[in-house]
Amino acid sequence: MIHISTNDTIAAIATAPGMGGIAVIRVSGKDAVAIVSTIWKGKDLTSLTSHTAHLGHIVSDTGDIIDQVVVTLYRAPRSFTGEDVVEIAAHGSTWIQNEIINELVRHGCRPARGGEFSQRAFLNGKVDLAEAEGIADLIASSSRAAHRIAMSQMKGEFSSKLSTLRGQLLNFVSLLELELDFSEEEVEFADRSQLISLATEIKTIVDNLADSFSIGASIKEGIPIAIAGVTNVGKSTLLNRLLRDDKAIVSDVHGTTRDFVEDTMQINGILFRFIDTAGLRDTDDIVENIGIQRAEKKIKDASLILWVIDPTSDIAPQLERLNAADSQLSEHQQLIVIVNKADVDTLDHSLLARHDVIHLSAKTGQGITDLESKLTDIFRTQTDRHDIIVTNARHYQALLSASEALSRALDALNINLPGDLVSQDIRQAMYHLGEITGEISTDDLLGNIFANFCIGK
Ligand SMILES: Nc1nc2c(ncn2[C@@H]2O[C@H](COP(=O)(O)OP(=O)(O)OP(=O)(O)O)[C@@H](O)[C@H]2O)c(=O)[nH]1
Ligand SMILES: [Mg+2]
Repeated sequence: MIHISTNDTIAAIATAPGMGGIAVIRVSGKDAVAIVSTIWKGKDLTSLTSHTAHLGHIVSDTGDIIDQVVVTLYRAPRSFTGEDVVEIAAHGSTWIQNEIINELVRHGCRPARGGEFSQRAFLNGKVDLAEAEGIADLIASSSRAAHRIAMSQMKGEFSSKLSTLRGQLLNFVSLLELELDFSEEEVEFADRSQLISLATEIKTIVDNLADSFSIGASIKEGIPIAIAGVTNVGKSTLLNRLLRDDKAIVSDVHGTTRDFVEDTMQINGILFRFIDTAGLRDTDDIVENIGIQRAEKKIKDASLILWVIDPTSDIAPQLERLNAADSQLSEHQQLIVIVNKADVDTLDHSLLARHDVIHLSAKTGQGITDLESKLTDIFRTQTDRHDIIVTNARHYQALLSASEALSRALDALNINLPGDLVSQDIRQAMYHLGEITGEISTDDLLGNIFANFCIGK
């Protein structure tokens, strides 16, 4: 178990590792000001007020100047961690950064562990767990969509929704538990049908939050888009065009792509993960068949499939494969038919009337922007459907557990089980919602969560 101690004063480099224009070293804890003062030459830090910045020098014990720096002072509790915090903005040489850390440690600081500043902020009630995790996601966000979700979580929108739900559940159990006190008299304070509709309503909200996870996770990692079709239709050419890179080998040999090839690309603020797959055909080649199995798995896991057709080659077997794939789509998947090679196309397009079709030339780039706008339109409406999107697997698990507990409570209400049994399940649901924000937490859980944060955060 990781022991959480907040007695020490901790220090870490808060900026990215390596050389930079400037580097920021963060110090937090009750002795932060005193310790920095021992290596500081400038105004007397102990007499300065919170939220002020000061130019001065960091000096070694022998009096040598290590660097000219700006020190910013935050007094408890008005700081990120809720403790006294001093931030030293130094020149970004790795030698200077390390020297300052060494001096701080020599004078009583302990090097901070990953996420320890955020952990202190949590323990001091400055942020709840979901908000702290939002900060980590914000730092890691690599697209506008991921940024928007992380920002909303960091600002506590998710937390306040959860606290409303917990409040409603608490009213609910209070009513049930009041009944227990009067059990002799057989009174029913809580009208069963009203309780059932309230529990159903809350469960719907919890389920919607849980449902948003699949879109949330793909926004973080890139929405998976499989590029599929028979051999030699131009799938790899399309991948390269979308990625603006020569990522996959292109040739007029059928069966060029064996293993899948993938990479992410941001289009209009949304991160997509395009996956080029092996062309589908019947073959005796063992390796190619393994590739085809992998292709089928990628198609199954994709949010959307770009099914590429080559209008210049035999269309009947292509349509056969397309219809087979189309009939195997899950309700969460979409398929767009890409009629490629528009530069040399002579196909009778009425053959594809049933499908959502885009004509383009992967080779010349003609029609690519239509495809890109179509993709962003589809996924923008998906993200807009949810006002809050869950991106964290831990939150998702807790929501599922809360939903299960609510199902049990509803079952119990429906068959008129005694109130104390219902209230147990409702309390269980509250417990799981509380896990998300950290109202319910253990040292182990906290240690696990914060250990994944970067050092200095
Ligand atoms: N004229 C024309 N040729 C294209 C176009 N797109 C691809 N090609 C050509 O079609 C051939 C096959 O392209 P690939 O991208 O390797 O096709 P693939 O679907 O990945 O093929 P496999 O990996 O074998 O399944 C190459 O000779 C490409 O140059 C296009 O838009 N127009
Ligand atoms: Mg290929």
